[in-house]
Amino acid sequence: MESGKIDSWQDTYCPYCGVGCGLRVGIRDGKVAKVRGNPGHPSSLGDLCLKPIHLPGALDTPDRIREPLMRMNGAGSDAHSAKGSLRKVTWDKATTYIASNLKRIVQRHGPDAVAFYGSGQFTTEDYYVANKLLKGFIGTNNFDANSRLCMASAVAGYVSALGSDGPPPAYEDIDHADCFLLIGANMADCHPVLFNRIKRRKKRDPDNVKVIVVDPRETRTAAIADLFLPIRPGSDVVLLNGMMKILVSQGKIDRAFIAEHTNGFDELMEATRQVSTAAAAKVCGISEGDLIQAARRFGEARGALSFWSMGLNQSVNGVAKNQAVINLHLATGQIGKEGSGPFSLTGQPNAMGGREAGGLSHLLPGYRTVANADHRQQVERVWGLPEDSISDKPGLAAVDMFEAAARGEVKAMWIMCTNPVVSMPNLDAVEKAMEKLELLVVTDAYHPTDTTRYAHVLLPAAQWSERDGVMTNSERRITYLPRMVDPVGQAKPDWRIIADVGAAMGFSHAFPYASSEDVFSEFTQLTRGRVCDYSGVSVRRLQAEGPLQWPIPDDDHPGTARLYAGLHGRQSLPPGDKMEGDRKVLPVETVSAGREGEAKVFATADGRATFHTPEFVAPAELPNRKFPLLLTTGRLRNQWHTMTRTGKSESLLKGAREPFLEIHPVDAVRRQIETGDVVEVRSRRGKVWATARVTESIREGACFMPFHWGRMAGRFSAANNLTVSAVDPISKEPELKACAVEVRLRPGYEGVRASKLYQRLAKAVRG
Ligand SMILES: Nc1nc2c(c(=O)[nH]1)N[C@H]1C(S)=C(S)[C@@H](COP(=O)(O)OP(=O)(O)OC[C@H]3O[C@@H](n4cnc5c(=O)[nH]c(N)nc54)[C@H](O)[C@@H]3O)O[C@H]1N2
Ligand SMILES: Nc1nc2c(c(=O)[nH]1)N[C@H]1C(S)=C(S)[C@@H](COP(=O)(O)OP(=O)(O)OC[C@H]3O[C@@H](n4cnc5c(=O)[nH]c(N)nc54)[C@H](O)[C@@H]3O)O[C@H]1N2
Ligand code: SF4
Ligand SMILES: [Mo]
Repeated sequence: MESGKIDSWQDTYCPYCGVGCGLRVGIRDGKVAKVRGNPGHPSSLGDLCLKPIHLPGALDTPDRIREPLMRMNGAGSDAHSAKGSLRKVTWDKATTYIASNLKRIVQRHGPDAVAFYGSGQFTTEDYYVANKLLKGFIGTNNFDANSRLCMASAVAGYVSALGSDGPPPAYEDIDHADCFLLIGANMADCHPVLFNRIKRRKKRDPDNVKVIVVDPRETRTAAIADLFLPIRPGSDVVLLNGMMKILVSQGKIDRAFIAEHTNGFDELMEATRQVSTAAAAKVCGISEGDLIQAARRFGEARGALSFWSMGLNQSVNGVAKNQAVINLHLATGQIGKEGSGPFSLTGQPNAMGGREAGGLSHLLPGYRTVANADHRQQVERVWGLPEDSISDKPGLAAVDMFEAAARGEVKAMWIMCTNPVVSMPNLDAVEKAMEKLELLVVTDAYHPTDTTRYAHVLLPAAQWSERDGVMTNSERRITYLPRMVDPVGQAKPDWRIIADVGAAMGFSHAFPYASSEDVFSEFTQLTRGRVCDYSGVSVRRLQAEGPLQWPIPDDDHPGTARLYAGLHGRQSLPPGDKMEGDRKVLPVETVSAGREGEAKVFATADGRATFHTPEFVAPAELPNRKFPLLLTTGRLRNQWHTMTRTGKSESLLKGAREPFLEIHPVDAVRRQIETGDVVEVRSRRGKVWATARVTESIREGACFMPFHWGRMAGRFSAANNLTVSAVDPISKEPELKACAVEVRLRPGYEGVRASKLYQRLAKAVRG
């Protein structure tokens, strides 16, 4: 792979995390041969992490799906059967089959018997076309995505507090902040390029830049912390409300900002009056002194920048956790100005674009909602639909969608670009759904995966590098991804597959697109006048000018670094070139989001943001005698989710080849467990076998497992055998970060070292 001359280099975007780094890709003999950082991309300035470097070996592999496949009853039969074997069919056959069966199911059971489950790894065009088919033409809002497991609590947090979704800060704020609150985010492993930027900032001014890390595990992120708070899982709201109380009592709040730009502060004060900081610290399992330190550092900052991710979002208390962070920023006026702001980190490369395109079951394109009659009408007009075509009832959210399928209410499901039989909570319930469905269509790049194994119709997706499209990263920056090589076999882009099925269902007039560019320009119309306005962007412009940050309301608008900059009555950053080390950062201009209406600085009716009074709700499942430990789950630096690509690289697998469990020495000794032992982890829902890693980096009473392995790696390899499907009542995001478990040596394997066992297994496999 490494040898030989590169024929050409092309600029694109990383298909992994939401940092959204620019990549420079070397093509040789029509294949992706080399990946480097792209110094011209303003979000990453040439930096990148290990994962994309190993893409070349993972793209054109023997397990790629090369043509449409259908599970058929036997020779001559025209219907599918769950038990039949997968056979090659033509695109035409697969498309007509799906279309006629969807139509039949809609006629017999109504449109809500159909559901679609998509992905934050979709391009914006994929999202838009899927949404249009389901919500506009099939007539159901049952279009949800894996972002429900990821960003839904952040969306609800922003909308409820600021009036609209959309992270206010930009990455360049890292270079100006002097206090970082990293809470429920392991940035060193999961957003490494941004973490590097924070590290550089800290190194440049070590005495004045303070980093606070809040996580029940002492992750690699905590290594740069001035203050590390290993709180009890789930207790964030108590911590943040405690910090708020201290900020107020120390007079570290911005009274003028609160008076001018917010509502609800008095109610919040009323509620925090009852908070005792000593009691709060106790609930969180930290010292009161540390709690006071955290508040003081935040309150004294010139620029306070908070980053958070799944440690806050994936919780039954997820929306309140988001609101509690935003409260700190509203109370101190730390929003809309250089080096400050509440910055929710997006997980997937285009979870942001998904939100813009309305890719959750309660949303419509352009940050609109299905519940809002004006919004429905605006979308109906662009889609050429009569009034009242779009249902006002929010569709099923991910967990509900699979539960409805298990009950037989959802009869047909189309799963695209996600692997729920690994990534959803409580996999037994998900498998039940898979087995019950009358029609299951799966579109993926690879087969088998834990999910494709259940497909009745399996469609080959052209993946990253083989198709073009647009994605938005965490800082609202939009990048065009070119098609650099031919798709393998007969694989097609996801949006094209959906549009073809739409046409075959009789809606060809609504899906006339010749290219993804056509889709994109239809979509951007629907952003006009919205907070996420990028009606001034076209594919051509992105190709010519490179990545741009929204809002970009007209053709010559340069883009916007920071939202809500008008609150402080000044432009925060002078337009023009900026330097980051010896690299030139492209010029950006800060434009106030309030420029459309004087008073309406925030996108609320009266232009004011809202202080909510976040109430602490404990995890749905608390430890008890039978299940005395709290399990939390998450990610490893060198693996991406269900490992369909990163799992193919020898070097990325190094150091973590099999499922493992991190457990505190005190909990381990009690159970006579040592590092390397094979243990069994049980919850009320299932069990897992894993290798023990005894470590003080996790809190006593808690334990941790990565969720990358699914049941294909062994029925008892998946962390989600254990997790609970409890959800936040507002965001419907499941609590993937906490469930009660018990751990013991695996019966029959006492004294067996996992490493030996796995060596033996590996040998047996090799023969
Ligand atoms: N290497 C790698 N990077 C990735 C991904 C990947 O698969 N691999 N996936 C991407 C995606 S889609 C996402 S969503 C992001 C996720 O990025 P992160 O959210 O940073 O990653 P996680 O490991 O899921 O969880 C983060 C941390 O939350 C902590 N935590 C657990 N419970 C609590 C709690 O109650 N309170 C607090 N404060 N912390 C808690 C965990 O110990 C963990 O260290 O990563 C993205 N980047
Ligand atoms: N226990 C636990 N569970 C979790 C989490 C956790 O922290 N703990 N985190 C949750 C979060 S935040 C997330 S985002 C999810 C992620 O979970 P998933 O979305 O299920 O994980 P991926 O492996 O990214 O799945 C993407 C699938 O799409 C395929 N694919 C790749 N490119 C393309 C393409 O261009 N088109 C199509 N059609 N397919 C393609 C890949 O082969 C793969 O099968 O996991 C969630 N589950
Ligand atoms: S930090 Fe994220 S976007 Fe950047 S190279 Fe790594 S995985 Fe890709
Ligand atoms: Mo995610």
